[in-house]
Amino acid sequence: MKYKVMTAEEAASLIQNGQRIAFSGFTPAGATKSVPKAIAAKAEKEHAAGRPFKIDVVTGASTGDSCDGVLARANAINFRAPYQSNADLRAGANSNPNSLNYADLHLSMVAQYMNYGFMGKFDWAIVEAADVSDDGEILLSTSVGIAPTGLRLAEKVIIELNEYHSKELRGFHDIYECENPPYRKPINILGAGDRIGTETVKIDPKKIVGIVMTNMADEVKPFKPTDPVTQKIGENVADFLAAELKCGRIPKEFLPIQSGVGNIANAVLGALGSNPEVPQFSMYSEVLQDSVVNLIEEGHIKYASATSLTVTPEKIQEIYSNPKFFREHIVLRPEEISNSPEVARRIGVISINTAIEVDLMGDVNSSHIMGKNLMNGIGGSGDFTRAAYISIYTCPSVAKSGAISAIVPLVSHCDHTEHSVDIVVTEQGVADLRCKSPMQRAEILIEKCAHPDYKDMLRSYLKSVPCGHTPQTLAKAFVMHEAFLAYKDMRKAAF
Ligand code: 0RQ
Repeated sequence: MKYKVMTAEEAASLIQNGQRIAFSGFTPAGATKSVPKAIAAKAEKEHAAGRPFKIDVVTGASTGDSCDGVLARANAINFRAPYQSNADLRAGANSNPNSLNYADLHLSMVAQYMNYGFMGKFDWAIVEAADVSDDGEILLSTSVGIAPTGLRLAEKVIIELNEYHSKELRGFHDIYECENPPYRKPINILGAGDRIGTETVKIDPKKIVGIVMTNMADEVKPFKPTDPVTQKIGENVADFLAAELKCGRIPKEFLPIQSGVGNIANAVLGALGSNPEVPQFSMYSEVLQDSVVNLIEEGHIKYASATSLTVTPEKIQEIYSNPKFFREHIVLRPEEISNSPEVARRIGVISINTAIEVDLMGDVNSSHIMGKNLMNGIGGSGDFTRAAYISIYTCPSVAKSGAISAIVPLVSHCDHTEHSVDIVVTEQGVADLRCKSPMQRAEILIEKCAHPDYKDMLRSYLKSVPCGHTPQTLAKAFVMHEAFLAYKDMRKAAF
């Protein structure tokens, strides 16, 4: 290899206070695992010596603890976008938001914000790869995210060459970047399996300052076993889609599915696979989790398009042991393509994402607790929701052992408005909000989705609403949230 091989500490010594870095990673998949730790150690040393040291961190989405966690704990992050799911980063963004500036962005828009110059100049791209050639051809590992854009725009590049990942990953990726307007062309994808780009990212090899050798699995945690609530939510989604298919509102060929991350998403996909009335389908999604690998093997999923293979070490080894088979079924794209609203609208994606709370009009909060504390972020949910053929939100009807209702009079933070949300599914049932007035939506949500403990309370709220087009009484809209803040239980709310 013609590049300089260096230690993570040597790489970190090159990073200066105030620099902006594009890191690879979308969820823990394909995230850098070694250089960020060394940067965090450098930050701690600099702070101990009384010198400032913070960097701007832009990635595809969340990363693993070896990136977001270590940097947050070292107080080394000035700016972070576009999504995170790390407890320490979350704590920093919530307790010290002027010091850790977190911006929650639609994932499809990150690469274009970078390209348009909205994020300023990128000093570095630090990217995990499965292979790199002497002429600057980079084979990314288990995610694409914003890595191609970061590699192209950044002044200098450090590669973490991770020997854990198989070089058989060649052929899984489809790298295509959009031109900036007014020269942008249509993204020529008509189906989830279509390929329009290259297998690798090609950059000027002179930009590659160093290679750090690693050998580490992605930090993807195994899923909690499906519980009765997530199981029921999954079955409700599958039954709803099967019924739509039966009555012809979904074509007989079925339509591509997008599904978010987490235990509910995993349970929903499992339920889709085991529902005999749901035919073989494709995924046009951002994340592929373990359940998708099983469904591909079982023949339920034909093509799975995403920007990350967020699978456990066990599953990635399964893929590496049969690369020819999986290469025919999996395509990994940059997130501006995997999450492109243009493509999602054209090919008719059915989006399934997770809500924290839903209000009586159908507005969805996916990102904040009690109106102010960040949970994770919106991720790609908005990219798909607004463009979807049918947009679905799922959540348990209650959180914190029943002390919080997910159905509330008014969301305490709004990520997706009533105009974009078609279907809400809890373990209680399915609320079909399509083409309904705000008052009709409120009644359906209470009857179909609210937990029995909260139905009467929500009905009382509705009765208290004076005339008007939407079910809102400003003075009472947050009585349930206030009851939780005062008594740790929304059931103590009185209308
Ligand atoms: O907290 O673990 O402390 O009990 O939120 O909730 O039910 O385990 O579900 O892991 O799927 O997370 C929306 C956060 C759900 C996630 C969210 C508490 C609850 C629990 C987790 P505990 P669950 P999940 C994909 C596309 C972003 C939007 C999206 C998420 C914890 O799915 O971040 O789908 N989605 N994007 O107790 C207080 C409420 C609550 C609540 C749940 N109303 N009030 N706490 N919780 N509802 C992402 C990407 O694009 C990468």
